[in-house]
Amino acid sequence: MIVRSAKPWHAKPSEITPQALYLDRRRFIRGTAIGGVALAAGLTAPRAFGAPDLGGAAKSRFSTAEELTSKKAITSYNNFYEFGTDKGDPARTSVDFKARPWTLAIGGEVEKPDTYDVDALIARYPIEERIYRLRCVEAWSMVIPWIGFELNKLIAAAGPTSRAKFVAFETLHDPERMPGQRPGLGGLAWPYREGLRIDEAMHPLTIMAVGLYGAAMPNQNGAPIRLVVPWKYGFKSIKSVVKITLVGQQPQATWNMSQPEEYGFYSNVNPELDHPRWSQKKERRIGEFFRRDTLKLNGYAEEVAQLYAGMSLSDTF
Ligand SMILES: Nc1nc2c(c(=O)[nH]1)N[C@H]1C(S)=C(S)[C@@H](COP(=O)(O)O)O[C@H]1N2
Ligand SMILES: [Mo]
Repeated sequence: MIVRSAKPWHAKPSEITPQALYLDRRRFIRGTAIGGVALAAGLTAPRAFGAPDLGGAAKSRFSTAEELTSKKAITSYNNFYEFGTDKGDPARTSVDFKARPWTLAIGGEVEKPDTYDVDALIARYPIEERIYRLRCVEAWSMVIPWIGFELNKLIAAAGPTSRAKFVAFETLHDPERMPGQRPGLGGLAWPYREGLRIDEAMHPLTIMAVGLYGAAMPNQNGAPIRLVVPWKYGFKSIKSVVKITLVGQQPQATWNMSQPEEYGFYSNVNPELDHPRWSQKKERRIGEFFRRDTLKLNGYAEEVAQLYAGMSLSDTF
């Protein structure tokens, strides 16, 4: 089921040999449908059809005061394999993706399963700006001004049963609209899946983001709605979510299934625990020249360390 011969970037020390990787990616992309789509689509600004105005989002005490990464970098250097495996692919190949109308279903171990229109959710819950650090497992990072609401609001409204111990998330699976999902490309098992323990999902830092830089979510960043869990490696923050399921057992997660020895279910940012093929002690903040130290739990230890009290490092890998 898992195609290991394809070239997921996480399977290589991508930020360590950027030039070699770039050449390798080009070779890979040239032979694929994505290459053609990318060429045909050209470089057009992202659009969000019918998206609500998010300009007035409230500020949050959870925001960092660190310098923001530029909108250009945030929207042109992406991991979103559904739109291609090169960092520049998602911005190009998602140009014509229509993220509205969009529904998000919540079900499983809940009293009130429901399916919501994304804009009804935006109207219902308090929308805040959350300026968070994002630390990719590939050892680069950004500071992103997300707009969103706390996931706990949505889960509470659904009424979890006592059997709900974990929360499973799924991205849209639609190869017609997401060219990277076409057979033979990307090498991942679609749809992209992720999961959290229920207390992690209920934590106020965990948000469903519906925009960034004061506007609706650009397609390449996971339009129209994506998870953001700032103390975990970026791959946990699943994009373009269509389904949330409360479950009793630890759910499947895409990178964990693909390479379990490299990507744990928890994947909390941890400078003390190296990836099998590279160090996690430092990171390259996009836009900066010198590498900086990676912080324990990505700098959110004060807020979330108690979630892991009594668990060892290897427990939360
Ligand atoms: N569905 C889906 N979600 C995804 C990914 C993906 O390939 N598909 N990539 C992940 C990775 S590895 C990272 S680092 C972040 C990047 O988010 P950004 O492009 O908005 O910075 O999205 C995560 N969510
Ligand atoms: Mo990532």
